[in-house]
Amino acid sequence: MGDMLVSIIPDMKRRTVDSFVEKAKALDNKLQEKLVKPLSLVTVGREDGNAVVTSREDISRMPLKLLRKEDSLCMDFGDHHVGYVTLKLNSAGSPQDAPAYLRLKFAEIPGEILDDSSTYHGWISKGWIQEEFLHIDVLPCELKLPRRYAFRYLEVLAVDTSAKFQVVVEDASLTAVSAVSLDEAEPLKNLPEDLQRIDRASLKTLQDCMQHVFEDGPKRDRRLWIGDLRLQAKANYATFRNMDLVKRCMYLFAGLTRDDGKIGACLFTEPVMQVDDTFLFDYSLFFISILYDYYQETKDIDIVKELWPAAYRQIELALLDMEDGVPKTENPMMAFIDWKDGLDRQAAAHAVWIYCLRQAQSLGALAGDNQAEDHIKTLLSDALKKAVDHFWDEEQGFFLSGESRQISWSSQAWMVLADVFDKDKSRELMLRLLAEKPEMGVSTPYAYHHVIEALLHVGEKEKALDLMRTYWGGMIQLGADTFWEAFDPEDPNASPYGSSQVNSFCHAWSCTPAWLLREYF
Ligand code: RAM
Repeated sequence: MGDMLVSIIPDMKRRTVDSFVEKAKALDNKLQEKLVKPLSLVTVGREDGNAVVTSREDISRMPLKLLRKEDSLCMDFGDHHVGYVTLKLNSAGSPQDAPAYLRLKFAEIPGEILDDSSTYHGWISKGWIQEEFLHIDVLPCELKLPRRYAFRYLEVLAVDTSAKFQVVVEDASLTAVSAVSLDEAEPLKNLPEDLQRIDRASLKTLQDCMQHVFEDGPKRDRRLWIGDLRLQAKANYATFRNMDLVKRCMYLFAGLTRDDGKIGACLFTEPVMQVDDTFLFDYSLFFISILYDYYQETKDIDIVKELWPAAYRQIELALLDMEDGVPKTENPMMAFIDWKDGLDRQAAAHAVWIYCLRQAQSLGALAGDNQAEDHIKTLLSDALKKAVDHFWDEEQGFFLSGESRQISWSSQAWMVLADVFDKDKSRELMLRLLAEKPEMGVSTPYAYHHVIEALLHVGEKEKALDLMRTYWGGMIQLGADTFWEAFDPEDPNASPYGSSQVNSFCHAWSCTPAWLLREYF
């Protein structure tokens, strides 16, 4: 089993700042709804080991399909959507003399139709698999499913009927929901076809994750994670520009904290609003970054002044997780950075510290907090010195992390983004990274994003684009409509959770090409 996020403070005390929570509630706008019908009936099979649609029939020209015991049909709704499903079901044949026993499978990608949930033994809940077993006592009926699903394909299997009657799926429809509509973002037209496809899937990913909060993934975990929020907000500025949603999420994080003011890695809005009991060094610090980016976009000085104390508190609290000026190492998951198994996170966490200190320094000045600004200045110069003295190895030409002195892609990318060296030296480092390809790579689009952003940061546009084309383009080649939580081109079944059945295939942190393509190309 790989690295896991587990709560270590079950009795944690929480603090609520009512005024912030009230402001967040006032910013909870109504979602946009769109009625979507299935376009075709498909069959899914395997070609060269990959799950793909192997045949397709236009649904409008189909005679109604009768489902006997063990028969199934699979509807394709034409694109990835998030929403609520209604099925109109009927019976045919003799009177219905037994319950219709059905299994419904909702799939973001074709592979989920072929998955067998009875084989799931991962370390997070099986409840995330979008599958329902239902008994329908009386047909005909209109079945309104209470859950919200994220999917493109819906399979209906008659687990059992009886020898005397069959089930008929007469109609299916979906009310798709999102805070934004795709028409609100201008697609990129002056780019090669493959990049336009990457852009389109990025926009769709972001749209489907924009609900009452910026969710990490509408299939799983369906909640607000701050590391995802940081990237979503940046992509949103370049595309949909829904400022209210970002503002709402910032108020939620600032308003729902641990009792000492520590901002959580994620929070829940139902059944009550509360911060989760998972805390991550990098994720708490990213509150600073999100506020900084929001100010760059809006020049809203009032919110900077209002939320600055919450942001500064993250610096004070981060110091408790540091020893001799560098992040402590006893908990290997103290910072997130990436899901990559075996990754030593210390160097990258230190770089995130520097990255956020720089932004905090600007925010402190804007908020007129000179004392904090001075404190941050001192911390920053110490941190920069430590980055070189403690982590840099001149001989090998890489930053080394932890007691094992590990060379990873994430450590280098984050140290570059933190501007520990000047542009030229950082550029050499990134080129060395690409040439030497250290074994400790990355396993999520989240970490891949930071490698690409680091390349763009040092002016290596073509190299960044090459990586975007192979990585995000790799998902497109496998049929992605939206981008995935985890993707390893060498291993299509890779998962941080012990099984790809619970992976999310529309995951917020992978939407960043929409931002990078607009900002740099
Ligand atoms: C996963 C979620 C989320 C991420 C955290 C660290 O559970 O997918 O996106 O931010 O991990």
